[in-house]
Amino acid sequence: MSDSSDVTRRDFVLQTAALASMLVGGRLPLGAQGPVASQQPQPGARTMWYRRPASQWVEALPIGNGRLGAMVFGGIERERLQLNDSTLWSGGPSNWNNPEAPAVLAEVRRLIAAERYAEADAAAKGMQGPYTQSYLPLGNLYLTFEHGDLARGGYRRELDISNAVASVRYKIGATSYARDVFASYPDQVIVIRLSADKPGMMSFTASLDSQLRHSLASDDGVLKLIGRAPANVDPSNHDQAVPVVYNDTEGMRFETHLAARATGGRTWIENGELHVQGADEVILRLAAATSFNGAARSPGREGRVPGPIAAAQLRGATDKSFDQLSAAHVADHRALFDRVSLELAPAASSVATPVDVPTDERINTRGASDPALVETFFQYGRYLLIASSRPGGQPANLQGIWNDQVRPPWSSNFTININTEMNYWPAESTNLAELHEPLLDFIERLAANGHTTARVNYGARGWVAHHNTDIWAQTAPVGAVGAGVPVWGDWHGASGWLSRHMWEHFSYGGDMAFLRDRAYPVMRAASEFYLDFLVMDAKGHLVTSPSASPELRFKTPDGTVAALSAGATMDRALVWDLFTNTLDAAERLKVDADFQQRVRDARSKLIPYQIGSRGQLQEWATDFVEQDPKHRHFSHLFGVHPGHEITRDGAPELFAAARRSMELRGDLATGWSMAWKINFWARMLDGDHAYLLLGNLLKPSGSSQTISTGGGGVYPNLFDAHPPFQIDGNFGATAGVAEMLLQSQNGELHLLPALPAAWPAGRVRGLRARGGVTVDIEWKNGAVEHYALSARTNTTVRVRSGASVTEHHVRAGDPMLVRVSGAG
Ligand code: FUC
Repeated sequence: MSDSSDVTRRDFVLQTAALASMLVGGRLPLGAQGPVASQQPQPGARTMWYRRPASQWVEALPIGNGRLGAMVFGGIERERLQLNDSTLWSGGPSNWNNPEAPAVLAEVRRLIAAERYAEADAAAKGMQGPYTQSYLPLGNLYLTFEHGDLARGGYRRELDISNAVASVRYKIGATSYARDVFASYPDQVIVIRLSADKPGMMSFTASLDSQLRHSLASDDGVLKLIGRAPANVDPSNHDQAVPVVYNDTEGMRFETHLAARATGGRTWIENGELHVQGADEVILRLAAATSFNGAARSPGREGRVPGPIAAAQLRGATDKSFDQLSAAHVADHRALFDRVSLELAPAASSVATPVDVPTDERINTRGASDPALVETFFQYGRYLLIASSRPGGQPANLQGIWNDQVRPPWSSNFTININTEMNYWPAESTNLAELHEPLLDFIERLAANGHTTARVNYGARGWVAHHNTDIWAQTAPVGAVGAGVPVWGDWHGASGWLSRHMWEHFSYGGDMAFLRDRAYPVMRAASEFYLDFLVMDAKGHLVTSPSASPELRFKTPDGTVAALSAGATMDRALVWDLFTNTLDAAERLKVDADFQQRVRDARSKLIPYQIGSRGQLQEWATDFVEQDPKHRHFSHLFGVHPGHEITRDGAPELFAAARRSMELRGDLATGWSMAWKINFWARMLDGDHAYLLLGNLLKPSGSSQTISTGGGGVYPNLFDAHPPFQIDGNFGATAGVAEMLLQSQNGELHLLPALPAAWPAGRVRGLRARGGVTVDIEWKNGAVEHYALSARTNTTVRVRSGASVTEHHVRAGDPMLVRVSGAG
């Protein structure tokens, strides 16, 4: 082992049990002799709470088990749980490919080569397929209590994100009421406990409804909603005469089942409602299932039968007590959630937030200057991923799994020109790698469909996918075959960007079988598409054509505004990233020597980055002017983040140009864009700027002043505001905070690479780095005091901390604690 001169190390091997004992209630102990001994745990950082029921959807609190989700409103007289099932989508598999596209492609390329960009845009519409289908709401559960709504104080509604339980407490007359709600992954049901501190006080009516076609039924004490989804739902931005179409044979079928078990009192079902009269306590269980039977099968004609599935889930849960259900749920959630803890000591200048300030007031008055709110926001992203993405299920969509509209914004689909990818940025780094699996499975489904699209639409090998997709894994450019807009619809980079997720899963986890059997085939085929698709420009460089920089148009000197040209920087960055990772994979697997040579040759001929007249990294091959200089996308900086091609030491001029580009873009944007900017500035190693962006995001939505900001921020329930709600900003922000504290993209572990002055002391435990290492860091006065490394296999890592670089051999299962010299 080698130590650099300004760091002395005192390594000692902690037994696993000893390391585990450092955990007290999920937090590292703040011992008297500890480096941040004066720091108190931030009060209430793991509970979001409110003094009033939710009056709108973005105030309600989300729960979910990856598939089944609910927004809990916490009304006093009337509780509403708005319900979702992640598999409930409109439509079914269809043929979205366009056999006319290859001829159009040739024409589009000809127009681009002749610099007739606007005409190329118009022609490219001829390559499009249909729009994607929409993610749909399951319905609502309403509980109408007989006690009226005159709560005389004591009302509190909260979401405990460490236990994944939403609760409501209030007092009416002399009786205190309590409601606890969770969505269980082990038992696949939503569980609600309703109790009062006096016997016989629980009287209410429960009802189910849905915006989709449905009927109600009951059977043996179970209230059932039996529904059918439309065969087609057009996106909200594509208004057709009949945008929602039902069909007798096509369309997903679904059922929601509800049962009550009361202690005392009387329970019965009548006229489609479940009644409870005079009970002491009631446990409600809600199950749901759809006919979704895989992306390739019609949910109407070849679907699973949802009724028996929901019934079996409900039966399984009915055999268990509330305590059993609750214990299994909490243990399951904590096994994921507790892997990472973050504690930030406030800067001396900031005033500690009193414990009794509700979350919405904290957002309104404190924002990022409240370290407890930052901790909550960081952990909330992890909470939301646990609640919306579980192995075997669907990936988190634009709204995770929470949607109350039949025609939701952007169809609440998977937008894969950044948004879906952003959802998964925190998966590996914040120690939730198995929650990445729904996306990885989905990428394989896309790759299968994308082979056909590559062949039919482009006459190319490999696989391709465009900017939008849905549960049916649609891979063609969208746009109702000619009505779409090329600035987003004709972007073809998703196979490149998504392949990076397969690679990252391997980079963090080191599973060679995964690399060989799953990641490499996807990456290889994505590379194959680009080997076929790239064309030589007049200067002898390989470029993509057509090529769009999502979702920004350029202006030519003659005033033409257009989207498509050849060799947009993002495509170059994506293809370089894809080729580089594919080569790395092939070398490790020792396969495909000839193919490797072809990829290497092509990579060496890719159009180089260029620095434009404003010192910026050029967004297009020509130094065009942006139609909107403050645009939310900054895809041309992909090589900084999430890529790793442009680094301070590896490419200082490009690094400076990228910084300049972002200065020109500005610090305000829609929510997800600001989340991306946190990550970008962390990669620029500028913690204060990253913190500024975190502050811009952690503001009430609508408080931003200019139009180009789009009013991004957060809602009272801390959901990210695009606006409207879009969950990517939550996940992106969580990833961004992790990126400020630990980076590992350059073959070394960089501790506190972008620590802002606002966080002078703190500790983070359980972050993951590429190379299979888990990292704890404790710091004070802005400098690392000590860190701990652990790994599942023996490994050697370089650790950069401040100006020093140290090499460590980490032995499997032997956590290593390193104290930096000068530390107390
Ligand atoms: C991309 C973004 C939009 C929005 C949509 C879902 O098209 O440019 O801002 O996030 O996805």
